[in-house]
Amino acid sequence: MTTPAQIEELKTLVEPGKVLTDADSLETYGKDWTKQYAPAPSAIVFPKTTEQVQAIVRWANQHKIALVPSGGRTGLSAAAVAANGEVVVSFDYMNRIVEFNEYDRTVVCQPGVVTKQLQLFAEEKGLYYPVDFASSGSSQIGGNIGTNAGGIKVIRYGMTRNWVAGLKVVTGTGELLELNRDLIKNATGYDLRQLFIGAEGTLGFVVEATMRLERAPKNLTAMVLGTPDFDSIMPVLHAFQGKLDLTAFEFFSDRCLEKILGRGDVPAPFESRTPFYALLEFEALNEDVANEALATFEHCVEQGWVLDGVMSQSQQQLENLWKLREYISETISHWTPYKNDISVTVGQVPAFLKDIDDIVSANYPDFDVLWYGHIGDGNLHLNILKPEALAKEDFFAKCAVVNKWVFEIVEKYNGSISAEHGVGMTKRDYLQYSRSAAEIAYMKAIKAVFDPNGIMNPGKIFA
Ligand code: S2G
Ligand code: ZN
Repeated sequence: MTTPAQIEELKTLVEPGKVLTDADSLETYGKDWTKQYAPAPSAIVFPKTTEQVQAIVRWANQHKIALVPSGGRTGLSAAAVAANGEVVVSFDYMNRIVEFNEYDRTVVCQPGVVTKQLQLFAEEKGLYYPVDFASSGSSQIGGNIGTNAGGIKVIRYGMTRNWVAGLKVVTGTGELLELNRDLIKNATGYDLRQLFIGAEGTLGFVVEATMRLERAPKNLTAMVLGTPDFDSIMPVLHAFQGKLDLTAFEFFSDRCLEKILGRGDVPAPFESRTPFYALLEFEALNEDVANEALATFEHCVEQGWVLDGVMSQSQQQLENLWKLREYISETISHWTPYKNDISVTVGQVPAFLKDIDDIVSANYPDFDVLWYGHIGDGNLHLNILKPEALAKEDFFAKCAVVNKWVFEIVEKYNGSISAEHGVGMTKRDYLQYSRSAAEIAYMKAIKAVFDPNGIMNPGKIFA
């Protein structure tokens, strides 16, 4: 915890009114989208410049006070939760787009730039920022970099990591590092930029990021295909990937569709209902591509992999089809879901999902299990909904047992216990299912180099 004198000193490092200690602010800024940990920071500080961030880190080192970085607070692994009296460093006031480099097709952003803000800025320049996911309207670039955010376009464009041309970070000692200097080619030793991407603020805080942009896709077109079972989805992926350059390949179960249609604001994709649905997207650059998509659809129907389907004919219909997938997370949050965000190599997905589904449904037949995710890149979201009658604590305790079985299966398939949401605190105790003891030891050694006093988001990724 901090003392009143330390808080008074902290106030001198930033502009007036940029240190909050009232209960509402502590509650609001001390959490993210997870519900397992009660937020309990001692103060919230809002720097506006890199120099102020450096001064805050030096102050924290001097007093051995833990700092937790906070962006859009949309995280799903409690990486931005301050549950132990830490000082939260919010980047809400470092939210400017600093520069656009037309020839490099890069945008220099402060960490508090909202993902959607960058996407719209790119559109204004006739370009495209291709990392997208349900929370892009409130997540911030600094947090996206901290968790190496993925989302729905990874199959074509990769993760946030692929789009960072350069980073300015303040390390755990308050030192400012300029990493990679926005160069495309730079073979001068270790690429330290990559270390900070996905480090969840445990090595240092991003104070500026140069993000790369892509050419804008043309005439994006989506299809939603109803499949008779889960095993049919991968042959559908393989068939379409063989013919089209997909920009997305997602899936969701009929239980998910049930919840979405229950909202009353999203139309069903077609009349019939099927156990699973694939949502794929591609650029219909010309008539031939669209015809190729339809021919592939017919082939999948002949093979029995697809029972029904629809292809978007307008921007509105494209958006409506995407709502079926993008609204799932927000819609099911009402049922306090226990979330897993797991991944394996694409070829192992069918066997992997069958193993997990068998063990969960055998042991918890009364649990409402929802499957959805970015199956085109091997990332599945397993969400178990809390039964109304079951207390949250009892529910999470039961799910922790399931977690162990799920992660033993992840380990069996050499998968990841956290594909895109990060480790934070929710997955910290399961890290060994995906990382070896040697790797964890090296990660801790690297942490000690950049954050010798252990003040940068301590307790995240590892205890
Ligand atoms: C998704 C969003 C968070 C979640 O919808 O792809 O990454 O797991 C998720 O609900
Ligand atoms: Zn996801």
